[in-house]
Amino acid sequence: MTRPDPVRHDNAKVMNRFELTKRLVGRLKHGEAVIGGIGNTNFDLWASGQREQNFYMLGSMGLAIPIALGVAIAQPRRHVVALEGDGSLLMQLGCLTTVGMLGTRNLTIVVMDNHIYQITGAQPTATAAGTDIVAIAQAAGIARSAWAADEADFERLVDQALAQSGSEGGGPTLIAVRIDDKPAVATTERDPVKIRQTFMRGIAAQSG
Ligand SMILES: Cc1ncc(C[n+]2csc(CCOP(=O)(O)OP(=O)(O)O)c2C)c(N)n1
Repeated sequence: MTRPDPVRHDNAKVMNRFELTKRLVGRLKHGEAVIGGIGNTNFDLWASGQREQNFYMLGSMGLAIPIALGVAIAQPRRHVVALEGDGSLLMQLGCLTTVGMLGTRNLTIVVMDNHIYQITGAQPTATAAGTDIVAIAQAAGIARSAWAADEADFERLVDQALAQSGSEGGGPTLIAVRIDDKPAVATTERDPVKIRQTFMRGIAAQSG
């Protein structure tokens, strides 16, 4: 596999969110939790096959990473993945500094960067003007932050994060991917109570 060195936001391959989500979920073999951010990221997570360990965020931007961080802290033996859009992350950038400060070792963040707020009409985000999510994450203290060069590189980065989960000297991983503007392939069933109850069961947490 060739990996351009360095892989940057402006030379990473433009991939497809559903395709990458399927590849990610296909690599989860140990009950890993996945938190899908508002809209397209959780729609494509839903479409990739429903798992009890998936949580689908409905309604508020920027909460996939904070929720994933909470689950990762509560269950340090479980790996937790957050899937978030660039627009949503830009609304809640402070969460990266919290992740960097805590150094949570069982957390992977995947940022789906399509340069737009797609679901509300494709208004451009700051990444369209050059804002680099990986540079921000590194400066926030998440040293293991990288752009995926292509699909194979994405899988390699995911495998590395899963293999090093919780290990001494490990830390959180952020994988940023450039994606196209294809719509999500399905829509999440909008039943918040069911989503919550299913997830609580899936991660064997007490449902209050
Ligand atoms: C706090 C908040 N502000 C605004 C909205 C309206 N809104 C919902 S999704 C969205 C765009 C999300 O963009 P991004 O995270 O980049 O995902 P994409 O739609 O590109 O997949 C906006 C503006 C909202 N739901 N919550």
